[in-house]
Amino acid sequence: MLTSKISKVGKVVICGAKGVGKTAILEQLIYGNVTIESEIHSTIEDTYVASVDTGKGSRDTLRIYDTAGLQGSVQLPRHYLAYPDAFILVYDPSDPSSLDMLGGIKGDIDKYKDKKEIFIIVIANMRSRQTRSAGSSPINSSQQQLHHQLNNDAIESNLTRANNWCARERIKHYTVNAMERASLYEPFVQLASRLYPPQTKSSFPQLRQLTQKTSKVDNS
Ligand SMILES: Nc1nc2c(ncn2[C@@H]2O[C@H](COP(=O)(O)OP(=O)(O)O)[C@@H](O)[C@H]2O)c(=O)[nH]1
Ligand SMILES: [Mg+2]
Repeated sequence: MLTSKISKVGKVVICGAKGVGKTAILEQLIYGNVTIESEIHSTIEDTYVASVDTGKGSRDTLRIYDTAGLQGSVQLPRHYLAYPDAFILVYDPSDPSSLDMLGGIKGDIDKYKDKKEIFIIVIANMRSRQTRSAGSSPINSSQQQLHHQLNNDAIESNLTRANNWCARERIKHYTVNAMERASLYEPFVQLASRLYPPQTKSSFPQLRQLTQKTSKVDNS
C-alpha cells in the first residue's frame, strides 16, 4: 500500500579512536561472525547497510558509514558532519584517551550541525574484559590479581566519567561487548526507533487521511 512504502534510510556515522572496535561492532551486528580470532583490517572508509527490526512490524534501514579511527588530536573530517542523521561515538573504557576524544567530536558535531537535529549515542566497547589469549606470562598469580584489580578500577572510573558526561550532554550511553552479538541489539534498535518515529507521527497527515478515506471506500 502507498503508506507502507514511504521508506527513508537513516544515515549514521560511527566514529571514535582507532582500535576501539567500531568495525568489529558493525561486522558482529550485521554478520554475527566476529570472534577474538577474527582478523579485522583497519578501516579507511566503509559503508554497511543494516536492516533493523524495531518491533513495529517493519524493518528499518540504517546506512552506516564506518570511518577510519581518529588518532591523536585529529579532527573528524568535515564531510562527515554534513550529512548524517545520527552519530555513534565508540570508546574503550580501558583507554581514557579514547573517551576524552569524544568530547572534541561532540563539540564539532554541535558546531557544524546547524539547525538540523542530529541524534548521538555513546557506546563503551568492553573489550578488555576478555583475555585475548591465556598467555604464559611469568608473573605470579597475586601480581596478576593486583594488576587485574587496578585495571578494573580504571575501567569503572572511566565508565563513571562517561556516564556523567553523557548525562550532562543528554546522550544515551550503552556498554556492549563486540564479541557478544546480543549486547549490540539495544543501542541499534533504539537508534533506528529514534530515526523512524512511529507512523502515527507521520509528517504527511494529508496522505494518511487520504489512505484512510480510500480504505473506507474499499470497505463499503
Ligand atoms: N578481545 C576483543 N577484541 C576486540 C573487541 N573489539 C575489537 N577487538 C579487536 O581489536 C582490534 C581493532 O578492532 P577494530 O574493530 O578494527 O577497531 P576500529 O579501528 O575501531 O574499527 C581488532 O583486532 C579486533 O578483533 C572486543 O570486544 N574484544
Ligand atoms: Mg575500523
